[in-house]
Amino acid sequence: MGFACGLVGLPNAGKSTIFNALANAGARVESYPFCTIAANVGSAPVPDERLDRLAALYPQKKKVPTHLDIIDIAGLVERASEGEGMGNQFLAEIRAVDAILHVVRCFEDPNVAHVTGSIDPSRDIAIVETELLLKDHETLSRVASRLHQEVRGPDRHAPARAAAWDALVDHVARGNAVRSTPIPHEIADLVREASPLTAKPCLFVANVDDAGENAYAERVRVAARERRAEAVVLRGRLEAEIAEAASTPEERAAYLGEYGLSETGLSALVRAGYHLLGLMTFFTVEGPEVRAWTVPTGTPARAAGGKIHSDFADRFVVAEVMTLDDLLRAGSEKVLRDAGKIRRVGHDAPITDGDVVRFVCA
Ligand SMILES: Nc1nc2c(ncn2[C@@H]2O[C@H](COP(=O)(O)OP(=O)(O)O)[C@@H](O)[C@H]2O)c(=O)[nH]1
Ligand SMILES: [Mg+2]
Repeated sequence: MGFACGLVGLPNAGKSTIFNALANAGARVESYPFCTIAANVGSAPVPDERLDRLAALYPQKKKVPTHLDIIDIAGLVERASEGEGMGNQFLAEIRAVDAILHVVRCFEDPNVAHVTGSIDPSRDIAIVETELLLKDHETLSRVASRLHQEVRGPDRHAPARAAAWDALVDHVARGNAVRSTPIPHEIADLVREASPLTAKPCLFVANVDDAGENAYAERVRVAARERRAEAVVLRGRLEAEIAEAASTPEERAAYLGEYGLSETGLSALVRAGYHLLGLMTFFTVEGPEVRAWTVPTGTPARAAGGKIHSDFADRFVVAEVMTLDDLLRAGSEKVLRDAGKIRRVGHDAPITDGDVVRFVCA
């Protein structure tokens, strides 16, 4: 599994439309096709010219771009956290993703029912958030009782841990996402283990009608800003129709041109999502492949290795790190090595965007 983004939102917000548009657009016209893994799971390549330049140094190797896995998660409705609708089924799916794409309905259409009767982005966002927060409150409270018991035990760090945890539970109880507060180091591991839904980075997607930008989308932007998050505007149905109709890149460009667009909203979504969600790319040249990988910015070397293979994390010894620029300038890894320009870093050293990394394992 690559880096996984879950499309969440109320029914009829346009999640499946966006998913299908992405699937069709990729399958028809990209040189690296979007690949559909399961009915509601697909994988979208992230275009990156740095990978092209790196791969040019290794003409005999295969170039493999990094992917964002996109999952169409149905079933989130009001009171879903209490078992309404498909109930808690969707939760396992959200729990498994690395980031959330929150799709908000910003189009009017009398033929498409709205679950709550009217188009109201702020309210819709609040409904979805409330469900996620209720779930997180439940999850975190369960851990809290355990931590309170530990306070009576021998661990002298237990009181500080319980206090920090209580503050976090309180933060969530007041309707705030876990991601909006810094996590004290004494509970960082516990939070990672509990994996609260609202700790995941979130990008808002305003799904607008064929005409584009509108006042509803502006409301999504405002809501995003209030949460120090970002929003992208997407013409879901139009994109889906273009993806369906165009069978070549030229055709697609022509259709897009008619609407004054220079690229599909979907490539913008993948690109924006990638940056706005705080992701970065590192590269490996291993076996027959030159390959790009996606990790959150600041990921330490061992964890980055774990993204590729659990062995790389378990048997990590050291990572050899080159910057892409150094490597391109030198023309080969050997020249860099002879010049002593390959850094050897330990497990907790952060990998930087654009690094070329070789993992040395025991
Ligand atoms: N008018 C209009 N209809 C849309 C748009 N996006 C999606 N729809 C329609 O809304 C309905 C629900 O969309 P769907 O993607 O199934 O929503 P989901 O429940 O979030 O997966 C479908 O009939 C879509 O064709 C849009 O931008 N404009
Ligand atoms: Mg759907």
